[in-house]
Amino acid sequence: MAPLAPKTGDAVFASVDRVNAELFTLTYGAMVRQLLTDLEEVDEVNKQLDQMGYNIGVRLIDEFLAKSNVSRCVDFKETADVIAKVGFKMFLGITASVTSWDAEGTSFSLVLEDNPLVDFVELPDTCQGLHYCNILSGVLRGALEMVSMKTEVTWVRDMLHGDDAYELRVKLLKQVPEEYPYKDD
Ligand code: MYR
Repeated sequence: MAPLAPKTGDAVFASVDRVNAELFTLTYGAMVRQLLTDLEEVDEVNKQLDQMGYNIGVRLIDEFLAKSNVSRCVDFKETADVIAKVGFKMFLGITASVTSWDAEGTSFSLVLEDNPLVDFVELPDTCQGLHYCNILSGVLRGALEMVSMKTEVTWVRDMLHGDDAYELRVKLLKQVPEEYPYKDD
């Protein structure tokens, strides 16, 4: 048997991170399960997860802006890259690919090959319409609204339903001009 050796600092942090990630994943799963029990209808669970995500997103944007030092994006394309490479990394530890822009440059897809929310998850047949990760679409919608972008965020592909990746479609509905906070005299 290998002798017990104390873990180095990096190894301790790596295992704490792994345990935190697993705890987060399992807690999210328990919450979805509870919503399914309480609300009974998958459509209602989808709505509830989206609303919870929205409420998180409107608060999380402050932390994102403070920690990331990202300045105002020049256009929606830059916003997409910031979400995919900085936002997802900061809050989920993954990055996403930005794909499938429409001709107007107002909608794009975020493709996730890895998704920490779904480790250990298998959906029963009764949950075919469930968007298990709907909290994420809500978070994005809420966060973007706080920086003046009204969006619609929907799931296009979902590996829990047999697709080959997770794909979120983000559509810019309206860019609300920000009001200048001071009156010119
Ligand atoms: C700006 O133009 O003001 C910058 C806008 C950047 C918005 C980025 C929003 C990031 C939200 C993170 C979502 C994480 C999902 C897990």
